[in-house]
Amino acid sequence: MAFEYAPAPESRAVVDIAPSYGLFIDGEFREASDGKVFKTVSPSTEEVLSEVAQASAEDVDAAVKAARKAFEKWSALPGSERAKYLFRIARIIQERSRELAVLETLDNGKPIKETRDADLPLVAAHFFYYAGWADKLEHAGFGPNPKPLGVAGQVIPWNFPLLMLAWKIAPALAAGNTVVLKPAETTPLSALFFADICRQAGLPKGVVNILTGDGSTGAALVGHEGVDKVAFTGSTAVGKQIARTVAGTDKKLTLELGGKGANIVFDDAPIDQAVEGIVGGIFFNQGQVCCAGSRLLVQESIQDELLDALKRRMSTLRVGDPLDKNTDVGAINSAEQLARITELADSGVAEGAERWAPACELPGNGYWFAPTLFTNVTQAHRIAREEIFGPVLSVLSFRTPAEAVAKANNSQYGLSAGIWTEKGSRMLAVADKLRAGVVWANTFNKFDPTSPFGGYKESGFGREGGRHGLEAYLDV
Ligand code: TXE
Repeated sequence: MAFEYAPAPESRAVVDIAPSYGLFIDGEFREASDGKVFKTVSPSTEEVLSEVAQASAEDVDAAVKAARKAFEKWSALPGSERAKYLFRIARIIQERSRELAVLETLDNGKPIKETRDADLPLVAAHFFYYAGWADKLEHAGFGPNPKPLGVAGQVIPWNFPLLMLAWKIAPALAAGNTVVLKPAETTPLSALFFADICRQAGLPKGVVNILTGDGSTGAALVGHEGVDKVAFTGSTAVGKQIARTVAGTDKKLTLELGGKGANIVFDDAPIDQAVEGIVGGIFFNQGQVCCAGSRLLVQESIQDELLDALKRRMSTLRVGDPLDKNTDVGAINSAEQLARITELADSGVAEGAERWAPACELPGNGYWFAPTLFTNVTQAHRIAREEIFGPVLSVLSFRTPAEAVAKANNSQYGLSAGIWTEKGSRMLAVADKLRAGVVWANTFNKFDPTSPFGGYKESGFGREGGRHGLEAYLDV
């Protein structure tokens, strides 16, 4: 699928960030009921970008009630009418994509190259894709009369703020649900700009509500009795907590949690292509990707050759100002995330693995971590088992395909994997044995709104994207 590319953003001047933002409830921006606010900073400079409202339990209640009221009319609209709103939203996102790309880069720290060429085109593509489903639900193979679930309470993380919003909101609205969404506390701005886009598109009041706030707002939302469906993307620990809250209620639940993806390179793989895939797999978005290829499994006979090529390529990565179009690796999203990455990388050294990073000068302000490679890693090391969620690659080796499969599957997670080989039969045989929701073949981190995405084991359950993503918002 070809995505329309946004024009190159010139500078942060294309986005106008207000000094403060309220909550978006029932089509209006308003202050938190108790007046509480928090600051959002740019992780690449530590500059305060804006002050946003911290939603209270009372605000959650007001938003859920607004969504409930809006549900009656929204769900009764013909699908073709809902489609018009979604198409309109998709087009406005395209029109405003320069502004949104710069905003996302400022609030998240990721390179503009990525927000411009990956995040924003995919955000628009998801709204276009699900707009196309809105009037075809009865032909989707779900049975004669699929019905929306009601009010969806959605909690999203900070690594792809606007894209995670699109994954959650587009299918929910297409299926006739209304939404209360809580963005992550370190990246609230793009969701608030999206609220403005909903107004611009003339979306009826209450169909989309945006509540900024921390985990306490998220907990109040998923626990609210007026919510019919909970969708969460975030840490496995919080996912389990949410599963406990939802257990014993009649709420539907989908969870998209962590990962420890294996990128498996066989001795017949095209080395240069594999190196590009490995680099993209772990350094895209500073490795803060649930499906990152954070474990490199390389066949022993090509290990030295591959690692030499990988180190050469890593030495060319440009780390720095995420607004610079030539930057490959931007800032880590928060001081907390940087501390987590640092602690895990230090554990690698303490447990006996060998650490390597190219020489690079990191900016003085902001949160930075150099692209890092660990060799001499064993499966018992924490860096081989735990999700680091940073630009840190752990290298393990294998001799036979069976050993590669066993090592890849030796994880509490099961979200993603990559296989590099010229042999089609081996590709299919290995892919079939991997316990991972997505397996990429001679590529990595490829996304498309038509493809379902989700995990096995502690990576969660349910699928987002494609026809399966709609099913999660329908009673069938
Ligand atoms: O996640 P949290 P954090 C992993 C990654 C990362 C770690 C911690 O390994 O290092 O999690 O990140 C909201 N009820 N992933 O602390 O806390 C919170 O406000 C309801 C992988 O940022 O799970 C935010 O909106 N909601 C992941 C969202 O949950 C709660 C992406 C995610 O925050 C809540 C992010 C509660 N009790 C982190 N507590 C992925 N799968 O891509 C917090 N939240």
